[in-house]
Amino acid sequence: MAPTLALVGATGAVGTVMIDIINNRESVPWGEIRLIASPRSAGKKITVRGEERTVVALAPEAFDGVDIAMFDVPDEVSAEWAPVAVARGAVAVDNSGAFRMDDEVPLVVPEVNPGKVADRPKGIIANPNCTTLSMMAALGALHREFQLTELVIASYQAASGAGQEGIDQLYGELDAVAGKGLGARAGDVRAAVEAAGLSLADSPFAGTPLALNVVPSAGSYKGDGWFSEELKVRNESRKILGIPDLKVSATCVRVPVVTTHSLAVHATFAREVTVESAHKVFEAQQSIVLIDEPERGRFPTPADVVGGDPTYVGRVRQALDFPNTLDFFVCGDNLRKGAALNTYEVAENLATEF
Ligand code: 2RA
Repeated sequence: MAPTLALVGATGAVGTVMIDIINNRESVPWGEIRLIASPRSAGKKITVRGEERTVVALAPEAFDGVDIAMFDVPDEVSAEWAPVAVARGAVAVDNSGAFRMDDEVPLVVPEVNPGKVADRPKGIIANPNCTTLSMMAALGALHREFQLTELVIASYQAASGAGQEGIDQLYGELDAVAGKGLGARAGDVRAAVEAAGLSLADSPFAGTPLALNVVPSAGSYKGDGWFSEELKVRNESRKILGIPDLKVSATCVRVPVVTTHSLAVHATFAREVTVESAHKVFEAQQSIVLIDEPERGRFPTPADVVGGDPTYVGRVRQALDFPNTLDFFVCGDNLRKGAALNTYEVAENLATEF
């Protein structure tokens, strides 16, 4: 019988993208598709593959008969409810941070380590953070050929990484500063944002305006100078690539982009690597789009690729002063491959088990 799929967090920002992905798949392997959300959203009607479905409230019995449950909810909700889904017989594919670094939970990117789904003693499979995911298809492909040894990245993260609240804050700030000729005097952007009645203290961007600005703070502060997003890049890259001692250093920065994270990647390999051989690797991977004609102004940017499923790669260079090292730029839609799409691809691969 075709497996039953549940989507927990069906009405959230990532859940909405997930439904769009399900609706636009040529075919799906599911029998029933059950939409689950907080009691506040229960009763809402959502059309999935042409059929109107009613969102049901998160409760233990909501998982009865479910084979695969995808979770797109905050960490504490996943921590509590993914084990409930498993106890009721489902495999949980979780997009929160609750289980990513748990040794008994695989952290899976289908292009990189698909076999890890079978190794799930807790019945839970984790989806990486969107910052790591935005570069992982590209890094995994290069690692297979050239063996990655060191990774240094700077991220340029979109406002939607902080959810709908982040999107609303950025749009509000852009309205507050537009057409005023601001940005040439220290504090003028901040003053305009505050004068428009927007609270920077409550902003998800570290009390700092994001409009006409960049903010070197993403996630929560973890001590010794590091923010959580930077530590996630390090820990998750090591786990996904299966290189526990990979040398990693990350600087994560929020930029005034609505959706699509970008990263400048400086990657060193054990084997010799050239731009030409890297291009071949990228071109051979279906989920990567290479846009690398800098002399014609052709490289990926968030504004040009947002809404797309692939990882977009460009600006591939051999680092001038570092042997066996490539510099390149990647863009990935943080709500699609960075969250909903990767979770869905894992669930889709699992469906063959039923
Ligand atoms: C962010 N990576 O961009 C996070 C979202 N999971 O804030």
